Amino acid sequence: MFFNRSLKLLSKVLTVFFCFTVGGPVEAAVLKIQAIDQQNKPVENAVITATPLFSKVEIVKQTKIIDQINKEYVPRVVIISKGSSVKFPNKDNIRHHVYSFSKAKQFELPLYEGSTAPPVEFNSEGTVTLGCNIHDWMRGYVYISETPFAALTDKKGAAVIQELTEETYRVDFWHPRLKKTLISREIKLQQDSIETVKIRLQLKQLIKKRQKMKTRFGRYSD
Ligand SMILES: [Cu+2]
Repeated sequence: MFFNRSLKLLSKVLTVFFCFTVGGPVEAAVLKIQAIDQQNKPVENAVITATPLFSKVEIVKQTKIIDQINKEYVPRVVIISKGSSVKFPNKDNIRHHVYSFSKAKQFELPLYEGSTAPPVEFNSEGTVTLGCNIHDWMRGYVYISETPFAALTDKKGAAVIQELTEETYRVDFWHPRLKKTLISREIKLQQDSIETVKIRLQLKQLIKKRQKMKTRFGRYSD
């Protein structure tokens, strides 16, 4: 009886030891992502995040900028860590009215010009869709990440995340036109290695119409 219990205890201790040894820090690895769509075309502006499964990450708050240039949000997608802020300067010589009705953050910056709008703080993880009350086609996105290991894909659909020192990560993939809300994969990284992950994202068709400026206010439809 006692022997059996001791054996069980020993096996638990060994399991914990094994997990800590194997799941512990490794030398920094690099994760390279190649994102393509259903037609094998590279996908730009996909958000890739890597969250270590067995350790906590340190989040550094930042302030990032999303300009309004020629009646578009520039850049279109911005990744920030939780608790960070975004400034929305307006570089056009007309007024914009920035708003979001997304679950992660609801706010509006009523009609303004220049850099008069105060920075907006984002304290919940998730995605925020930005609209403009005057220009219906204007869309921007803020991705609030729980991990600092995050990157946006470029025109070639490529993104690189460096300094990954843990062995096991959950990698999340998101894009404004993704058919699912989020795609997640678990990956294991070898010490000092460069891992390449190719991901195919099923995207909704791009429908984007620029229209003449609306004179009617009060429209908040997405
Ligand atoms: Cu506008």
